[in-house]
Amino acid sequence: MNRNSFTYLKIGFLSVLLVGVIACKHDDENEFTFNGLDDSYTIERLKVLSIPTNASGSVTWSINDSIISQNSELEFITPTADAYPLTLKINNKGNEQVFHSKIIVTKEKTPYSKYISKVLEFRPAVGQFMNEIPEYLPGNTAANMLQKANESLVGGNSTMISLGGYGGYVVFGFDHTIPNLNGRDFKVLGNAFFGNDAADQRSGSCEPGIIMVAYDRNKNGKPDNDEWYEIAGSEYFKNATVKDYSITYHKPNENKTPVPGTEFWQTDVEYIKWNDNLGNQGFKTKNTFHAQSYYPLWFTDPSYSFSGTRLANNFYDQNGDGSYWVGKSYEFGYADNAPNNDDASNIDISWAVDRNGKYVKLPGVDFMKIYTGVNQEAGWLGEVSTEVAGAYDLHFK
Ligand SMILES: [Ca+2]
Ligand SMILES: [Ca+2]
Ligand SMILES: [Ca+2]
Repeated sequence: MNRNSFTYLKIGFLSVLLVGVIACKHDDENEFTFNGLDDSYTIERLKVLSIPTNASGSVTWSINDSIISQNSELEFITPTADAYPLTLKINNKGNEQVFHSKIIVTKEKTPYSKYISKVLEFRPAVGQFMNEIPEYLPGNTAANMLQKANESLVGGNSTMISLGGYGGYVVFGFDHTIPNLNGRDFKVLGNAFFGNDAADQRSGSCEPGIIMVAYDRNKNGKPDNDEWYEIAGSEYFKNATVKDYSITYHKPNENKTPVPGTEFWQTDVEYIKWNDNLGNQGFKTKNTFHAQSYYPLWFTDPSYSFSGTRLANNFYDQNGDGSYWVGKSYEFGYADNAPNNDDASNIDISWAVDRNGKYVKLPGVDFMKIYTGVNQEAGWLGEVSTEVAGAYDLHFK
């Protein structure tokens, strides 16, 4: 066996809980009982094997002579079925213990898909494509619309759904853990393109969506609240980015008298009332190009809200006469922000941060949430709305 042919992963995750436990211990109590490794561990490829030791002192996990982790708990994932000889060294105040084992990685019994396997939630914001992509039919419920989102996004022949304006989101999962290997790990598909007449070559129809990722740490098959992390894209640390933004949309009376604007396309400039937690409020305009309701018709509540990170407006009126609006592509880390064949639509799991903006080391991700990251109306183009047309594991073979 040639060790260079191995593909394995260093996992650097030490749970917050464990840090807390160690911090509370006095030095003289700093002893542990570790009963040693099993003779071998068996795991399917692209699933995470967790081996906790609760050991203090310095811990080194190796495969042959390559160190793969120095954390108390090993989290191992690989795309390659094989047998991996495992060595664990625990050095506590100069006393070194060495344990040997083997990780047997098997190929899955039912072949995995590299694409989305399930859509768990679809909760769009208001927008000009609402009730059309996917299509709402009278009497449809939230469950019906979720089923339509599944039909659109699952598998390799996926088609597009629109998330509407700021905050609208979709949550989906995969049938395996997308491993966090070197470099970028997955792609989110959208309908972004660069404009032929855009003065800035990387501007056009770019409608950035924030990407959240979840690793199913407790392996219950669901993304739990404490398992979500935001992908810190190129704008994350900038002052123009608003954290903890929230917005509320109010259900319009579709039969009210419209208030036309000064532009020919402005059918009703007082169509859908919104307000945010920064004290801003206004109306979303109905335009002549889309006559259907812009409020999700399967929502019965008189208003609904979203919260998250809000990116600075990225659309601008290039000629100053309202004729040509273009959206600037942000550098990296967003959905529907660059063409599907552009490297900027590929995402590195290592960009994930916790709620305090600290990078976290995830072994991989099982779930993603995408939400529209901008609250802007770009003239006659309408609101900036992220579209999602699928996603896939870039490492999968
Ligand atoms: Ca990576
Ligand atoms: Ca979970
Ligand atoms: Ca789009």
